[in-house]
Amino acid sequence: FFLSTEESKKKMWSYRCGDNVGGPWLETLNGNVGRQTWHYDENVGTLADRVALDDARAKFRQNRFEKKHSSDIPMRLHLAKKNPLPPLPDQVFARANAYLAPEDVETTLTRSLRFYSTIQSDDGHWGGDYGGPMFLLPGLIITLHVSGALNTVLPPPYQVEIRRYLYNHQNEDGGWGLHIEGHSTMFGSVLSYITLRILGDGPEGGELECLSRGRDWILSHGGATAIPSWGKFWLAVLGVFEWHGLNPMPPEMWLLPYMVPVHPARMWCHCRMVYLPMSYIYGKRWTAKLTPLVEDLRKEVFVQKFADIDWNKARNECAKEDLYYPHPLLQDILWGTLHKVAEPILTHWPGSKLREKALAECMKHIHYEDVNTRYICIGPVNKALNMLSVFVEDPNSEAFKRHLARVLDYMWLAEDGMKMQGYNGSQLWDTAFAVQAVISTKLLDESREMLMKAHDYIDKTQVREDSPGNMAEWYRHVSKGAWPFSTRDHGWPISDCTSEGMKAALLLAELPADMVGPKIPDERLFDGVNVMLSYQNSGGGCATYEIERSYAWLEYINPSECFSKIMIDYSWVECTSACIQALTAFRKKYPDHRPKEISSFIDRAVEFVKNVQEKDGSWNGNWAVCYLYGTWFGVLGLVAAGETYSTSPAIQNAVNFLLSKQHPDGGWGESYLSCQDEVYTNLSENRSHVVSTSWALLSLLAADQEKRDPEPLHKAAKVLINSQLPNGDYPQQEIIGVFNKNCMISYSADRRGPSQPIIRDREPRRILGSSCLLR
Ligand code: LAN
Repeated sequence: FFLSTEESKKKMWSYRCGDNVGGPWLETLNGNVGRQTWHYDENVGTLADRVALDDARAKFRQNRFEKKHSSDIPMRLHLAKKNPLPPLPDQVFARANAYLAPEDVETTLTRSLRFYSTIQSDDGHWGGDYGGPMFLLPGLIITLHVSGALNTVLPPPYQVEIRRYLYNHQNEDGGWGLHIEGHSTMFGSVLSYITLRILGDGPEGGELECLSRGRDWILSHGGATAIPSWGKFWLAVLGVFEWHGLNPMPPEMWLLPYMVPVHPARMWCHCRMVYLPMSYIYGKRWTAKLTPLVEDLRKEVFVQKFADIDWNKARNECAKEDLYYPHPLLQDILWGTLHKVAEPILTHWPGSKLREKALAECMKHIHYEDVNTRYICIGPVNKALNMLSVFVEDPNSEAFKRHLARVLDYMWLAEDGMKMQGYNGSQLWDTAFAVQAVISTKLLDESREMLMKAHDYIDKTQVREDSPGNMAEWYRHVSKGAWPFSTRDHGWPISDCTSEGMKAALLLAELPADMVGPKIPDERLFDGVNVMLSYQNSGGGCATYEIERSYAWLEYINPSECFSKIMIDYSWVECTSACIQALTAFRKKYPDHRPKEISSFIDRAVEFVKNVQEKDGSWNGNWAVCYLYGTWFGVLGLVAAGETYSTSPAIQNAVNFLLSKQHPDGGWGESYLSCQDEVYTNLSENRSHVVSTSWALLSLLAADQEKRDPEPLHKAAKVLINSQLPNGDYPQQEIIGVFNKNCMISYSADRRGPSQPIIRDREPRRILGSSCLLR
């Protein structure tokens, strides 16, 4: 489904970093370091670039049609072609029985590094496509549409690319998934359909009558009354749903005393930051003006007449395709009571006085979040919701303008079109891992310039301050010394981002100053340690942004039908292991800094890691797919803390698990279904995946597998070497990131090769290929 328009053929896109677009309304702490924006510009792009972009698009469509996966990033089309690449090591590439010589590995790594250096931005970070979820863009488009800002913020060329994206990700059955690889859902289908209608496509329109096929999917699966609650919310904003068809989201929750376990401030920050503006808009029952488009939509997406819809019944309806986390009965009783008893009181005098107070309290926190993130907001969902809330409060407000100036931070263009990303990028995260990978190649002459720039990014992206005011009053965790996931302007602290930032900073500090520039001062590293130490929960583990503030039973009132584990900030193996790794590395260099606290932290964290290991020896990861990712962190955490294969049953079990999942070709390939089903699942046809293979290989190397049997390592290394593309890159394969068990997210930078040297400095061995397998 390719939407081609004359307009998109004539002109070209440019990608800019650190750009000041947004004018006087753009706030920044560090001159926009890390900011990524895409601009449409007639004067940019050579014919060759245009042809390359078209080729990439053609390939994308072809792959999608054939159910293969690819997503080359056109960004690199605009970057200088610097060092020529050494030729492919064809002795490994072509001959099945070749020996894997150290030179082959070195050639592959050199080729990787040269490619990688061409896609680094000037400010030192690596950009990448952080798309995947399909429910983000619609919220943004609805908000911009109802506020009248759509054409100003996303002018027609952007809209062409957005439509292209939506058509490209329509499933063959006519619907759209929760994420780009998922089966069709009501959430994805209704929101994508409505977004395309807002962008001007007619109900029968779009190429190949895509929209009518989309509508058929919606109607044949029960119609839009069965959309999950977050979808109901957006439809109500637009006027395509009645507010009394929604379960209550009482803003009064914010007036409860903090000691009540269900106080929003005790929930996971993403959950509370989404429900904060939602409950503001719900409390106001704000709906856009009724337009002819809205009247049409009311006719298009329901199986019954709009006037005949039983809104009370609709409150609890949800299509079976969407139902990942069914509401427990308790929840239905709770919402039913609030709906029938509390809401009528709170919406009429004198109860409405309390509502006004609650709404004012919510708005205070919305503004605080906006200012504190330079209007980027913690994530894409509350970005759109906060923007709508400040518009509802005052359409002419400065806050709303400052929000508009930050919309482009979330948009990413690739050959599948333009999407809203899951964050304002994954800049710090990718750069911290890139630094560790590049340094591990030991090819420092190749990487001088890259490391110098990356160091600068890591330095400039560390958060230097706590949130303003009394942090407890604003329910904020310490952030001075933390590293964020994306940019300093975003600024929310995260336990494992702080750890990976710290690990990269410590490695860089080992290199000569003339190579990587001035070191980050000790004091700032101490601040980072302070942040990490602050994250330990009572069970020894670490959560994401804050410590655990309430109880797991809150999940009983998780109202989102599509996500699980969203109510509180749980401890995770990834976050805990990352802290162990960073603190052990720190302790080696600064043995006298808070030694007791650091040791006790590590001991307790190791206990936690062991406690959450699965019976089969794996760990279930929560932020990427899934058992291989979790096991990588499990093993590396224990090894960093000094455990070894011979002394640790946990590591032995993990190794057995990994070896049992290796494919005959030497690779590993784990499907995203592992995450939602919580059972290890191979990719179909047992295909291998470069990222899965790298994680497994890194874990086995850390567990000293080569001392016992190096063959699995050689086989895995060959899979990686052989997957390198002629330009030095690696293929983009199946989606590899996840959140809340059920929604996938793309880490496009992850594919770029393994992040440790593979079996270097060793005698050549006879390895790989069919002869091994036959043996
Ligand atoms: C992220 C991105 C980064 C990720 C890691 C640092 C990799 C992880 O180790 C800890 C959790 C964290 C910070 C994380 C949490 C959930 C996020 C913020 C995301 C996956 C990016 C998008 C997602 C967010 C919740 C998306 C919006 C959807 C909602 C359900 C609110």
